[in-house]
Amino acid sequence: MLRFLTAGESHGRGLLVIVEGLPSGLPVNVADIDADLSRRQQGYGRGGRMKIEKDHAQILSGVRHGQTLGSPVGLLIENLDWANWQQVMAAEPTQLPAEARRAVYRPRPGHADLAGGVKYNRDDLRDVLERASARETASRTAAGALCRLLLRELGVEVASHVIQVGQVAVERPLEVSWEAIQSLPHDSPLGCTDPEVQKRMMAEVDRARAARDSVNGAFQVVARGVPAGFGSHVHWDRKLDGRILQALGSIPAVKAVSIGAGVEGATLFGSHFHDEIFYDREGKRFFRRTNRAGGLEGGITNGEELRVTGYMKPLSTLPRALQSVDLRTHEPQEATFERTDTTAIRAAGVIGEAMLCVVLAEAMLEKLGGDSLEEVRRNLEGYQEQVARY
Ligand code: EPS
Repeated sequence: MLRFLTAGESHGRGLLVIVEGLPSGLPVNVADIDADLSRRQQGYGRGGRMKIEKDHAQILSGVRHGQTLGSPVGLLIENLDWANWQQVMAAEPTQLPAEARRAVYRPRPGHADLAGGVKYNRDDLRDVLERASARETASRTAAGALCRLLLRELGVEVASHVIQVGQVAVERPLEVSWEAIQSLPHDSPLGCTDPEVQKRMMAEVDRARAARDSVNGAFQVVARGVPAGFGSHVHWDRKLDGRILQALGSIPAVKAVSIGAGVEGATLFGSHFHDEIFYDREGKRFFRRTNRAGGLEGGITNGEELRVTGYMKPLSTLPRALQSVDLRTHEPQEATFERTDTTAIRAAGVIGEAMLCVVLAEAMLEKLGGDSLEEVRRNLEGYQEQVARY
């Protein structure tokens, strides 16, 4: 069973990741993890923090001479900003006054501040927001990068593109080709495949920034090369669509996730939605000419591309602060503001890729089993031979 755990606060010493259950013999190069970490930091509309951080994964365990050992892979990503927060975030007891501790008493609407403060019974909301910060997604990106290495060995590739920013949207995003998405440059401003639409998206970000506001949108994650038959129809918690929806829905600020033409499907007749089935005798495979199902039927992959869309609400830290209440006095006050990004939609797509990589790697290992990469590969080949005979 593949699983991963993360720990770390946004301005603490660093972020910890443990990925357990990867097979042995998987080639791992830190540069591959760092490439995803760097992509997550890019994007038009990000704020001052990303100028401070230069995320790099240090491998603490589980890899020797460039290959996994089958033991848990431990990673550390240091927070460079920690240098400026050592006293504020110290583990030791402190006598510092509230201001020097940078205590937060005015919760931001839409952030975890108030809900977390109530639940964990903390007076200083920094105790909540430090962990609720999207900084945590660097850990997920690193875990996803390891899973991506495994998927690549098994012939599966994952990429993402941004399909909406505020009022500006790509038309027919399901029809944007894999080649266009996969060849987006590392430093693409907003990860949109259409340069004209991307320009308008950037103008939308400028408009939000000028109004001291925030804006997000939607990203689509695509997986190519996933064989048919991963996930299961037999029980609710084994359905792969449900597991993907959970994984992407857990990304900060993501408020909705859809598979294929899921949302549009609610408006269509069945004959206009379902993807008709064909058989390719030479390739010995079933196929569809459309993919409104987004690669999943009955909670099982059907061999087509997986297409999943995440919808992200605007970031909740606003330079133009919204109305809130001071926890000490219960009097009306404006919410706290330190600094923020205007948009993080490109980063969200990269995090979406990471989460899809984790779920797919988990589903593939579950079905195929194997303690070494060689064994997993052999099991995949055996399964593929069986599918070709069907
Ligand atoms: C975040 C606020 C900003 C973002 C941060 C998420 O950080 P800071 O408060 O240090 O300016 O940059 O995102 C990251 C640090 C990151 O790595 O993505 C928040 O309040 O959630």
